[in-house]
Amino acid sequence: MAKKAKSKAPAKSKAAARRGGKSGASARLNDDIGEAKRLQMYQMLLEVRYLENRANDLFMQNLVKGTIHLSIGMEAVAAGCGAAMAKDDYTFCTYRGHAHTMVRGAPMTAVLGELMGRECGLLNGKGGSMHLTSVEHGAMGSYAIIGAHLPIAVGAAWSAQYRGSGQVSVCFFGDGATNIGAFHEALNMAVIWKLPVVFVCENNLYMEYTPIADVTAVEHPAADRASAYGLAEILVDGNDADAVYRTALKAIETARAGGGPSLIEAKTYRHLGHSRADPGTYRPEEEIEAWKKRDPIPMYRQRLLDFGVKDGVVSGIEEAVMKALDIATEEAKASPTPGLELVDTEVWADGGSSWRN
Ligand SMILES: Cc1ncc(C[n+]2csc(CCOP(=O)(O)OP(=O)(O)O)c2C)c(N)n1
Ligand SMILES: [Mg+2]
Repeated sequence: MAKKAKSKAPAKSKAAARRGGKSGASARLNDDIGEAKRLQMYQMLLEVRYLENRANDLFMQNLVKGTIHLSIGMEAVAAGCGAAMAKDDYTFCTYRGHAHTMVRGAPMTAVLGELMGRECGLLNGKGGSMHLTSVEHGAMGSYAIIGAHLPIAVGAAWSAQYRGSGQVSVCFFGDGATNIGAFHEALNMAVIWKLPVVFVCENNLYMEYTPIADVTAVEHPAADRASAYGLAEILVDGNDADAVYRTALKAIETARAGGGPSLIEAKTYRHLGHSRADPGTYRPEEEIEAWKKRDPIPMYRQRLLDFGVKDGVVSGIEEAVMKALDIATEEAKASPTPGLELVDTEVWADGGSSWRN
């Protein structure tokens, strides 16, 4: 019989106490994640939540044309991954990509401006909500065709591997993409070439108006299929920014060190409908309420307080983010719609084509 391990934690020695050794709540705050990273993630969570609420208001005022796909309730996936990425890593995401673009550092004025079709937007207002892109921040595009960007993320990873740049490609997609051929093709190729890519499936239980469980052979649409590609099954609580951060960091570090791809399934929930055209009435009220009780933002706020962060520090971040958002909103509103001279910018002609020769 195996010897029982001693489980009693050693008492902190007097010397350790004199050296200012941490204990209790502050020890947990300064664990492997640490206070600075946690405050950074809280700020990211708020930036995304506040901006998306503001985008919703602007949509209701008819200042955002078309529709928008909000990720309210799902922010911890983007924040946890964004906090784990290096500055020059690549992000690929879907039409529900405000969060993924923002956590890479795209400015709020440029994101709101893009949503409103203004010249100050990331793409001079010509792409809109579904196409947020900011190459200078490593945000390599938002793709509206389900699954289409997975092979592109693999291509970026291949390029990074070929150049020996050490960059990692992080690719976000919905549960719906797991039933698309490109998901399987991308995984297979990434594995055989051991590419530095991290696939992050945001399983929010629905693909548009259809429960993913109704149309999928397995319970966990991404994690249960990982073994088919020789990958580990990784299932994480997508409403817990710390859990996502730890999981993403491990996968990103593995990829950067030449250990090949990972597939993460983060379980989460969108509080609102698929798009602003969808009231989301096909979902049971109890389901929505249960997930709202696990809202990633109040949960994270409470964790910070439990870890001993002062209320003033937390509310200071909240006030600063709201102030920055108010300024960004006014700047974006004041920006003109793009002039005709911008029609042919951000297309191949002005991006240069020498790479093709
Ligand atoms: C190839 C393709 N088929 C169908 C659609 C229509 N469509 C738009 S969003 C969507 C649902 C996708 O669900 P999921 O991947 O779970 O992402 P979520 O919206 O939940 O973030 C579908 C089917 C599409 N955009 N592309
Ligand atoms: Mg979904």
